[in-house]
Amino acid sequence: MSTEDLTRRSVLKGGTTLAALTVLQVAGPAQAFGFGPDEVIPWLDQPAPNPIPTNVGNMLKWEDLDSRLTPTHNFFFVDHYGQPERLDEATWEIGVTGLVARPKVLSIADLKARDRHEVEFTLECSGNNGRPFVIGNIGNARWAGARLGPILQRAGILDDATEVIFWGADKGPVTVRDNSGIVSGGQTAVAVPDADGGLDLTFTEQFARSMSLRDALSRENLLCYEMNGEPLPREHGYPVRLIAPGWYGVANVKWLTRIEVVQQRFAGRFMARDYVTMREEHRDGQTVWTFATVGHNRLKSAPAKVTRRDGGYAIMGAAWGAPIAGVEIRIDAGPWRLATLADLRSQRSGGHVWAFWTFDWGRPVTGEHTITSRAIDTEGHIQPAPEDPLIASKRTVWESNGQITRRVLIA
Ligand SMILES: Nc1nc2c(c(=O)[nH]1)N[C@H]1C(S)=C(S)[C@@H](COP(=O)(O)O)O[C@H]1N2
Ligand SMILES: [Mo]
Repeated sequence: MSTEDLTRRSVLKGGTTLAALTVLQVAGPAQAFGFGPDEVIPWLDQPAPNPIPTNVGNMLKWEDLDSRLTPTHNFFFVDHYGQPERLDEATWEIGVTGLVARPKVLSIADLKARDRHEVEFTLECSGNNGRPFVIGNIGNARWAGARLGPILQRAGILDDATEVIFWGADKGPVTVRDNSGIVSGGQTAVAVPDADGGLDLTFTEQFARSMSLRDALSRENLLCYEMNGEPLPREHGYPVRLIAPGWYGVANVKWLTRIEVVQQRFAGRFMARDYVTMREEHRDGQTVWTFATVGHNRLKSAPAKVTRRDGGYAIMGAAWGAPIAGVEIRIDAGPWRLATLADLRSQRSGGHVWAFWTFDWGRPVTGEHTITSRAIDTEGHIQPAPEDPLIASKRTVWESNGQITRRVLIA
């Protein structure tokens, strides 16, 4: 597809919102991505120290970004209950249970005997950019494994099935209040201090996430046992994890041990209590709270680094979460200006792979500057500004896809 075709298509789809993108800039091979020997100017605003390094780690240092695939040893991890103790590919079992005609137990050898499929997918934790120490919970890898859909189909999905739960082997203690410990005051639930301890319920919950049967059957979902051509490392879910391209990190269940087909919504911790986006909206003079479980990736971009070569400066960054049509940059309070996309892979992959972009900054005046980026997808949607109601009404850290501003000092 030529650049012009693509631009016309984008503009048609996006209507007037894409007016600014009349000339889609895409770098040719000669401008292939990479800054080689250039000097990187570190951002003035560095993330806060990580207070929970055993749960979250290896976060991307944006200034280091220099390859589309994130090296496996630099790929962030999020482990809510730590890693399971016994991880052995030879004895691992994945149960396919619930509303299926032929329940099954699969070994890793069974998975590897099936056709191997590969997908490149940029995985982002939905908590990324939700707190000052979390700005690098993102990475891009080639994931390989067996397709989930045919495995489910062959088990014989029964008619009343609507939902599929993916269980990890990791677990931990969770305390919830018994209903009698909560009084409901209009839209706001208030927990009553629990003086005698009688009303809390503590139990051991296994990590689990679910999706609708229809979403689970998506062609792209993999029971994944390889990352970047190597066996999955422990911290990324060895020996097998779900890879659900287009979904936030939390849906990509690691150390997968059971796939359960059910006929009801699943309301486990990571569907209904954690990873729930809450918004305080104002409608017709009323305050209305909304609650939504974290799901698909959202349109987003970030400036990665400023570099200098021979006194000239450039800005580079990434955009993801949807098929990217363009990225615009704002320096200080200036106008939005178009950056150059390094390639169109993100469009070809349905938006599952991040797009890198560059912007020639020339010779800026010395002093401190701010740099903001905003991504535009092929449907004409623009990454929201911080004051957009979608972002401004949000009261939880999840799905923080608002425009990101970084600060840099030009000496
Ligand atoms: N079993 C299990 N799967 C899990 C998690 C977990 O704690 N346990 N964390 C989830 C979250 S919140 C994220 S962001 C991704 C991170 O994947 P990674 O650690 O391979 O980067 O894994 C998801 N899958
Ligand atoms: Mo996450």
